[in-house]
Amino acid sequence: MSLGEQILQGDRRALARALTLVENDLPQADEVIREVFGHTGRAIVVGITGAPGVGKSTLVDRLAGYFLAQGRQVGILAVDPSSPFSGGALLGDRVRMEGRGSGVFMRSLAARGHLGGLARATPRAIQLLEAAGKDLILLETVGAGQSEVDVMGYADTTIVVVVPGLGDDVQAFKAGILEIGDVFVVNKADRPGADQTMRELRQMLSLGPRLPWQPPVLAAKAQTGEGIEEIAAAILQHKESTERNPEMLQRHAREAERFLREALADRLVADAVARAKAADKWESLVDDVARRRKDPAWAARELAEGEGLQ
Ligand SMILES: Nc1nc2c(ncn2[C@@H]2O[C@H](COP(=O)(O)OP(=O)(O)OP(=O)(O)O)[C@@H](O)[C@H]2O)c(=O)[nH]1
Ligand SMILES: [Mg+2]
Repeated sequence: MSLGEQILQGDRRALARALTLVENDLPQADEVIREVFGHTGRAIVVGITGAPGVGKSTLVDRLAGYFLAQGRQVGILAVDPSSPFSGGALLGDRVRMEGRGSGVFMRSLAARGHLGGLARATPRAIQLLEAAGKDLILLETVGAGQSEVDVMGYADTTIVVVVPGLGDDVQAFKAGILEIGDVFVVNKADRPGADQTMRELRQMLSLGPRLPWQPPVLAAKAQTGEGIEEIAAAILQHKESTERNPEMLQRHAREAERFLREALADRLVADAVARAKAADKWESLVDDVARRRKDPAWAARELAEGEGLQ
């Protein structure tokens, strides 16, 4: 049986192996994705973002438990856009989560080497989880800038988590986090100042555009599980709302074009580089750019138009 078939049968080890292929962007990853793609796009994908330590993993753990109890198959991806060294905390989370049994599959994705690696690996990892039968996927990422704004583009619903006393989070809001939130959670509501933070958030949100969906601001105590049911309800309401309102662009509509563009870019770049190399043109063009004899756009146009390649 091929790896793709094994995943479709729910083989956890096959899923783990395929996730490694995707994470490392190996050529075999393309084959597996091709095999399973027809079985993807079915899960509710929920992004959970926020500053370090606000309680994202605790919340993910609780939400996973809640949705499992509802009979769902849950996949969890912890996406680490910046630091390859925070594996310790993620591993701890993983041990906690897998204790819940085979209804949950948890995986952390680390950025490998090149920029944009996670942006490539994340949608494919989601697809693999969907192919393995997960119908609810929780995507945790640390909120620090553009990379998780990109990653959250793969979620149906994005939850932004803050803690009482906005302070440091104002930075995150500047980076566009406020715009991507579909649901806001003030976690650690057992701490003083939760009410005020909720008021401040609602105030900030009221300045935003009037959309059919107004992001709710919910309080939670993830540690004890308080507020989890309301968050789960908001996730499902948001999904219904996007389905009801054609003007709210759904994930699949946004994604399809992005996937195609990215795949096309990969393909065209690889072809152009191969052609230039075959014509012994590549090194000299790189050298021209290095010596500032040609600017990159000019050199790229030459390549794209096939100048001097015959
Ligand atoms: N007081 C209080 N502490 C909480 C609550 N929820 C989580 N915590 C604690 O906050 C700490 C950080 O929780 P995590 O769930 O690891 O936070 P995180 O956002 O995933 O952290 P990173 O992944 O490192 O960014 C842990 O010690 C949790 O036990 C809560 O509702 N109240
Ligand atoms: Mg975490």
